[in-house]
Amino acid sequence: MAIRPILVAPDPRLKQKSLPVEGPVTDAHRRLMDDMLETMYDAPGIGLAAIQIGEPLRIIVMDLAREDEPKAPRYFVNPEILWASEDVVPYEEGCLSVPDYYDDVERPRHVKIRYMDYHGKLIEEDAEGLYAVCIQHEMDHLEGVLFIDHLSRLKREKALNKLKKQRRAL
Ligand code: K1U
Ligand code: ZN
Repeated sequence: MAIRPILVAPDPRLKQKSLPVEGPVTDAHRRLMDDMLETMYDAPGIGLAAIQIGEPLRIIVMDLAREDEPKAPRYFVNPEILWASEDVVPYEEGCLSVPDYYDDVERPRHVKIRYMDYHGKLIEEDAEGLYAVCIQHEMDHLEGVLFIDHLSRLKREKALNKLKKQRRAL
């Protein structure tokens, strides 16, 4: 397993659409998921899409366990949203690719999803609360969309300018 560098906006690779995993989930995909999970725990974060480490594949990892709870990694290969509720809720989101910036995004409160797990098993389940927020945030990454793309142009530019300033200071 390896900790890999996380791409930071405005890296153009974050804007690309990720490709589906074709065929079965292989050991190579599982190695990628292991690296993604280690990278996410190290950051630390609660989710990570493969493109955030430069791999344009439709793969996500997540762990929503609190610090005082045992680790509970989740793996999503080719996730799809089958249904989304009409009612939306705001949640203050962050992103490892937009460090040190947090803002409210409104998303459907409840989604029904389908995906393959670490072992390639097809799973359908309902997601609500932080699970719904996080899976929608991560699935946006697969389409090249960042949470700041849901904000006003003014707020998005504020976030990006802050990142440019941080990069110049390095
Ligand atoms: O970059 C990412 O996609 C990961 C992102 C996931 C996320 C957070 C909040 C709302 C929606 C999606 C993060 O993990 S940001 C860091 C974070 O939320 C966190 C870090 C340490 C402890 C608890 C939370
Ligand atoms: Zn993100």
